[in-house]
Amino acid sequence: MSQVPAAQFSIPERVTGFVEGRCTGAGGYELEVIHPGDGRRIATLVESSPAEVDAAVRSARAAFEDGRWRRQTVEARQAVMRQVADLVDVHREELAYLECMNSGIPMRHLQRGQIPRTAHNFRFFAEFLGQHAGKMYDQTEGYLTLVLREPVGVAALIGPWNAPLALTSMKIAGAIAFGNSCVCKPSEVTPLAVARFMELLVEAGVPPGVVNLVNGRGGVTGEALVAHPGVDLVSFTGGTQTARRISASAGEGLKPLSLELGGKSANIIFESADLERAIDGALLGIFSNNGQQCLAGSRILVQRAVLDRFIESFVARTRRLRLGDPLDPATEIGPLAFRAHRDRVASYVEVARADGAQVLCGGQAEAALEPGFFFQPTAVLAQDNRARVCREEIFGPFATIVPFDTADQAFAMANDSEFGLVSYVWTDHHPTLMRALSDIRAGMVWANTPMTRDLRAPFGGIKSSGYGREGGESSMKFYTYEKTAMLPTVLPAIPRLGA
Ligand code: TXE
Repeated sequence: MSQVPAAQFSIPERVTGFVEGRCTGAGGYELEVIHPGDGRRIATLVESSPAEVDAAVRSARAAFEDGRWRRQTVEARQAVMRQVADLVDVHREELAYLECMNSGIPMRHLQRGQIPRTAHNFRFFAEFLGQHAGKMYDQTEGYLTLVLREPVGVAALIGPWNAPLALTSMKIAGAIAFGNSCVCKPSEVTPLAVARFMELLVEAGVPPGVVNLVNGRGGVTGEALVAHPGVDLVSFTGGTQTARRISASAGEGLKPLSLELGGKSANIIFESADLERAIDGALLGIFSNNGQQCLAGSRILVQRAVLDRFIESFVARTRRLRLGDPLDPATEIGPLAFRAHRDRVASYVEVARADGAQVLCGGQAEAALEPGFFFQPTAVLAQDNRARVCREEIFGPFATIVPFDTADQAFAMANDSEFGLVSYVWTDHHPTLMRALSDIRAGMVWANTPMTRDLRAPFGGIKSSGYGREGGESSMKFYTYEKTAMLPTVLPAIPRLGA
């Protein structure tokens, strides 16, 4: 194992909410913040009570109503958002450290992916803000009809634990770019980096009250936030069961909702593919971010003619993955985010066997790295798509391989899922590729490439993967409402009632 740098950054002893530009209450229900690499408590999270949630929403509401942010010029807001991105760059090592210590995501992944993405989220929306246009109709004689975009108000932004800062910052940037205020609720498992980010927002010039933070359990703090009458819209990334509860509560208040949920995405490898590239892509697709990603290619469908070659190489490479301390720059797979989640992932090995699947490698918690929450990178070969490991999101370093014979079978299997978030297809046969684009039912198709995001384009799923989209114009549509204004070009004659 290569040298792990000593801790260079301090972790706050207590993490609280952040309202009106300041850390909040010292007292309340307490949760342990754990380093998943060794199970050690590294901080204490002080839960935001419903009263504190109320204070956070009121603060966001006041900021929205008095216009301290939304009435600033576009240029002024753009400058602040660029400054946020610059500060993320300046503090990138600290943010990566906090995220790594709290989530177990390997440092290499944070430094190359999630932390630069956080800065990019803000730069992207700063640019977008300067480019998008309203609409104007001039077909009605004597009138110009303008369609303007207005911020909706106060957004509740609920984030998950698998990419805390990258995903929550995308929501914050999208919400405030168009003039909204917001209250964020990160996962109670991973509050550290998002809490530090709050300070950077204020330092960059986002007025206090525009972005507030509450922390705590979903059933307490999260529920109070979604149900709060001062919240106008809700953006959620997380699990499907939680989404059902949030939908019910948001529905009660008729609040627009965007849901980015899990997946069981098909990664289809045809015999016409460049197999080496497909294997590289399949490994990245399931094992990056410790396998804890909504867009994981967790169902690897392989055409039977290349199945043996695929398995031989995929399994050999999986066995060589470097599992270890997430702070170590050489580590490829870190611990899973929390113990109960690791145990849940591990439980799928028996589930797989019970359905007749063959465990090809891995399949156990990594005893040598206890008490960390490690799980050996695992691959299983399922008999067919009916196996539970083909149907349920496992959300860990657990690949399910399933053979197919024809393209018809492959596309039918890809679509035979409760989920529909993303998909991957590997083939050098152009007609097959074009069929994949049209036949696969998912929010995204990646062709001959591993996952990459273009923030201009919509991202989101169908079916149990949620609804609503994030990305340039999609975010604008969610975080604004259209207001139509009709202006006469010549003063119209007005029929005079009662004259
Ligand atoms: O996350 P939850 P869970 C999938 C993945 C995972 C499963 C369960 O398969 O194994 O979901 O994850 C907040 N009102 N994904 O249950 O609960 C919670 O505090 C308001 C996919 O651990 O969905 C946290 O901030 N908020 C996924 C956030 O919801 C509530 C990412 C997400 O946690 C709440 C994570 C409530 N009633 C899990 N209950 C993805 N799309 O990438 C919980 N929360």
